[in-house]
Amino acid sequence: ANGKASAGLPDKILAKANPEANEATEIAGNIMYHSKYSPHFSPFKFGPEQALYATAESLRDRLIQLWNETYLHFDKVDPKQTYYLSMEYLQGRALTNAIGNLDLQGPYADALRKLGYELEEIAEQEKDAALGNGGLGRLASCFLDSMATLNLPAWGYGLRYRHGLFKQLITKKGQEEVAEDWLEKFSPWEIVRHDVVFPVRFFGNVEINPDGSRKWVGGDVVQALAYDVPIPGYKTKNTISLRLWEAKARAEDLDLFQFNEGEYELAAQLHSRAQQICTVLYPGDATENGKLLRLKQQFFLCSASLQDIISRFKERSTGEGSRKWSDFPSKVAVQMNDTHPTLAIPELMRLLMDDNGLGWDEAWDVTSRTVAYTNHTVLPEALEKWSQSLMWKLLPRHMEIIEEIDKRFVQTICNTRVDLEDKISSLSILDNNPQKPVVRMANLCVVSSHTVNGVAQLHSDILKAELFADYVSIWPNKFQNKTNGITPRRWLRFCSPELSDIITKWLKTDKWITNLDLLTGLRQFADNEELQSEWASAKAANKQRLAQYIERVTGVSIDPNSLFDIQVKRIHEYKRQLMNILGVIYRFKKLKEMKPEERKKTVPRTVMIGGKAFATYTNAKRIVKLVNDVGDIVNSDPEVNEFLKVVFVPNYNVTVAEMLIPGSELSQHISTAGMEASGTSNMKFALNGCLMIGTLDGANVEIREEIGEENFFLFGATADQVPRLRKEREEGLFKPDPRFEEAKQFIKSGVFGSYDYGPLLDSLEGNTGYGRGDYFLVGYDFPSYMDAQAKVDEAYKDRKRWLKMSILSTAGSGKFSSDRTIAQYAKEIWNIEACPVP
Ligand code: NBG
Repeated sequence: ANGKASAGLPDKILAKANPEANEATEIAGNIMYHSKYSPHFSPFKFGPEQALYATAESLRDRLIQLWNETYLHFDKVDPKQTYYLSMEYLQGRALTNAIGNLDLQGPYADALRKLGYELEEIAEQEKDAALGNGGLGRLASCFLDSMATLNLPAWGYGLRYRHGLFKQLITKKGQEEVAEDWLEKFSPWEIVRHDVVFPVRFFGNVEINPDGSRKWVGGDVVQALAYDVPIPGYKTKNTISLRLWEAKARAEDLDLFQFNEGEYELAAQLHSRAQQICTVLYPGDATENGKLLRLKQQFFLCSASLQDIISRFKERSTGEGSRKWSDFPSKVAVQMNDTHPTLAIPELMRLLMDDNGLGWDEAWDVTSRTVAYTNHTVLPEALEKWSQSLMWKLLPRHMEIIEEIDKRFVQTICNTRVDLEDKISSLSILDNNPQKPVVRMANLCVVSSHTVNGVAQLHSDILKAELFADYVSIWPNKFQNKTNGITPRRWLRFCSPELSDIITKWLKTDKWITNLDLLTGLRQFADNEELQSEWASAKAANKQRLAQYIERVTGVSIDPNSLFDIQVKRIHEYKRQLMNILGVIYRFKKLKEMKPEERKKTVPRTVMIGGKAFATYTNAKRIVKLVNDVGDIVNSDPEVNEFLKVVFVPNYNVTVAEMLIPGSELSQHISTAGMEASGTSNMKFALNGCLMIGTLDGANVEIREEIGEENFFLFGATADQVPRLRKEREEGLFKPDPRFEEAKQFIKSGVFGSYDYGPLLDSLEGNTGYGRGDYFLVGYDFPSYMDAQAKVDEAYKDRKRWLKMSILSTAGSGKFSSDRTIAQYAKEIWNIEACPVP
C-alpha cells in the first residue's frame, strides 16, 4: 500500500489490511506529531530539515523507551558494568544507523514517502557529530555499537564539546580551519538529565582534618551536567548510553553586585570559565593557558564520570543490604582510552579516601583492580607528560596522591628488584628532571592498571619488547593484545546495502551482520562468474555514486571506469601521504613522456587523498597543499587527464568515509613500519572488498594473514629493520633510487606552482632541521612501493583475478569485527557478561 496508490483512503482502513503499512502509518503520524508539538521551527513548515528533526525525534521516542528498559534491567540484575572513558567519540550521523539497528528501514522509508520524502534525502540533512580526531575516536564509537549489540552492561563517558573537530576548507593557501557547528540548532539524539549533576573542583588547596585525613577545598567549582546519547544495539532491545558531560556554572556564581556596577565580564567570569571547558575539542596547547584548559577537560571528564559511577554503585547496593567497597571492582570496570583519562586514577583514590573514608591500602586495592589502560601509540610526542607545577596548581590533592603512588612503587622496586635499580629513573611516574619536572601519564597508567593492552598484535609486541619492557619484567601478566575492530553494521550493512544484499544472498543468511566470521563462506564462490558479475555491478554502482559526490564537492569529474585508489586518514608524516603523492608525481611524469599509443595501454587511475592536518602541524599542511597543487596541474593536463586524476577530498569525516570506502578498489596503508599502532580504516576497506597496498605495520599484518598474502600488495622495510635503516641514513650510507630523485626534482622544477616546497623536500634529505633526515624512510621504501604499484596495475588488467581478490578480501575480514574485539575485552579484561533485556 504505497502512499500515492491509496490516496484518499483513510489510513486506518489501510492499516488493518497490512501490518507493514500499519507501522508506516503510525510512524508518519508520529513524525507529524513531533513536527507540530515539539516545534523547533515556525509552524506549517515541513522542508527536508524539519523532516529530519521530526524523524529523529520519532526515533528518539523509541530509543528513550529502550534506554529506560535497559537501565531498569541493569538495575535489577546488578551485573558488573564497564565504563569506557574517552576524550573522543566520532559518532558521525545517527539516523540511518538507528533505523537500521532498530530494523525499521522499510517502515521508515514508507512513512517518509507518505510525507513526500525519500529516506536517503532526509538522512543527508544530518550533521556529522565529530567529537574526535581520527581512529581513536572512531574506535570508541564502533565499540559502543558492539557493546550494545552484544547486550553488554557497558557505557561510554565523554565530553559534550560545543564545537567538534574543525571543518577543513581547501583554498589557494591550502588547508584552512573553520569552527565546526554540530550543535548550531540542536542535536535531536541527546537527552539532558537535569538531575544528574556533579560538582567538579579546580585549583584550591589541601586541608588536613583533625583526624589526619585530607580535604581538597577552595578554588573554582563548576557543575557537570549529563547528556545521554542512546546507543541502540543491532536487532536487540539493549540500548546503552554515551553520557556526555557539559560544564556549567551555578546561578549564584554570577556576581550581581559587579554586574550592576557595569563590570559585566568580571561579574560573569566563573560562567565564562566554566563554558570554556567544553567549547572545543583539543584546544591548541602551545600556550600555558591552552595546556591548562586541556588538563581541565581531562579532569572534568574523569571526576564527573567517577562521581556518577560511585553514586550508581551506592544506589544499586541498597537492594541487597550494605555492600563493601572491596566489592567495587567486581561491579565496576573502568577502561581508559589512551592516557587522556589517566586522572581517573588519582581521582578514584581521592573519592575513596577523602570522601568515603577508605585507607590508602584499601583505596589502592580497589582502584588498581578497577582500572585498565589501552595504549594507542608508541610515538614519543603522543605520550602525554604534564608539567608538575601545572598539576600542583590545578589539582593539588591529586599531585599528593600521585607522589605517594610513585613513592610506594619505587620503594617496592628497590626492595624486590635490585636488578632494576638503574632503571628507576625511567620507570617512575614523576620525572624530576630539574629543567622540566613532569608527570608521565603512561607510567601512571601502567603502574596503576590491572591490565594494559595494545591495539594490534605487532603493536602489543612492540609495547612489550620496547616501550614497557621493564614493566613486563615486573608484571609479566599485565600485558595483553586486543586487535582493533570496526562495526560491520555501519561499515558494510548500512554504507553499502547493495554489496550487503549480495553477501546475504550467497551466504543464504544475514547472520554475518552479527557473526562476521561467516564471511569466510564467500571463499568457495570467489571464482564463481555469477557472483563476480553481481559483485562488479555493486562496486560499479558505489563508484558511480562516489564519482558524483567528488564532482559535487570538488568540481573534478572522474572516470568511474578508472581504478579508484584512496588514502584517507589524518595527515601525518609517519602515515606517508608524501610517498603517495611522490608516486603520483612520478606516474604523471612518465605519462607525459609516453607516446599517445603507449599511454592507452596504461591503467587509468583516480587517486583520492583526504584527511585533516592538525592546525599547527606545518609539514602536514604543506603535504595537503602539494596534493592540491598536483591535482590542479594533472587534472587540467589534456594529454594525461584521461589516464590520471588526483583529487584531494576535502573535510574528511565519518560521513565522507561512508561514501568513499564502498566505492574504493585500492587503498593505501603505507606508514613506516612500527609506527601505526593498528589503523582501522584498513579494516573498513578490506571488508568492502577493496585491495590494499601496504607495509607490514599495525593491523595490516593481521589483515594480510587473514585474506591471504597473494591478495595484498606488500612493500617496504619491516619494523625490526627500521632502526638500522635510520642509522645508515644518518651515516650517509643510503643510496637513493633514481625514481625517487626524479620525482623530487620534478617538484623542484616548479611544475606544480610557486609555493615553497623546500622545507617539505628537505625533510626527505639527510640533514633536516630535525637532524634526523628522512626519519620516516620515504626514500628507502620508495622503490619497493613503486614496484608494488606496478603489480597493482598488472592485477587490475585481469578483471577476473581482481574480482576474485576483492571477494577474498571481504571473505577474510571476519576477524576485524569490533564484536570480536569487544567480546575479548569483556572476557579477558573486564570480566563482564551479557545482560540482555528480556
Ligand atoms: C591511534 C593510532 C591508530 C589506531 C587508533 C585506534 C592515537 C593516539 N592512536 O593506529 O594511531 O588505529 O589509535 O587504536 O590516536
